[in-house]
Amino acid sequence: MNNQATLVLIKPDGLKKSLTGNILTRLSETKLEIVAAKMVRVTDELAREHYAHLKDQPFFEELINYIKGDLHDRKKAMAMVYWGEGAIGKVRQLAGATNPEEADPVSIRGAYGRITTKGLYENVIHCSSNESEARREIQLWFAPEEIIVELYPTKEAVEKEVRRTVWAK
Ligand code: IDP
Ligand code: MG
Repeated sequence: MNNQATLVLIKPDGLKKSLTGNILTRLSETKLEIVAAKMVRVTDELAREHYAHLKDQPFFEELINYIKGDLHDRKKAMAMVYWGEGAIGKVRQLAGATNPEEADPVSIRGAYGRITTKGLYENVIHCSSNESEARREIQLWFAPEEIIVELYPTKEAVEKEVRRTVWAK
């Protein structure tokens, strides 16, 4: 058994187009387990770190605006970790090719993606493409306690004077 974890993001266009339920239904065909899920306000820092490998691409700044939600006036993305046998390949297969015009029309990106007039691929979801990328991305988007299985080694850390917002009551 080669259990893998993969990061899945429903990007702001997917949320704006009300595709969340549809995408989750498609992904459930894989029989993989969701082991973490949350809505995220994507900061500039998180966006740039997530797409650091593309920083020299001409579409980089537009891509940062896209993942932050600036193109869809809703500043959020849904982040999940899917886990199970061959998770990375199974999710990539259902997602389809990066370019929505080239993606299989029955894939998620083929069915719902588009290319903007500025040439950016708005392709509805993100999914990790290999195990090292998955590990880097999952550790970027999630803290260990947000994931219900132990995916990677952890260590105890004592944090002094961490300022957090807590419930007033
Ligand atoms: P992936 O999302 O299929 O793994 P990456 O190469 O990691 O593809 O690119 C990240 C994102 O950047 C893509 O999902 C897409 O939104 C955008 N992108 C990638 N390549 C291009 C391109 O050539 N033109 C426009 N947008 C692109
Ligand atoms: Mg990628």
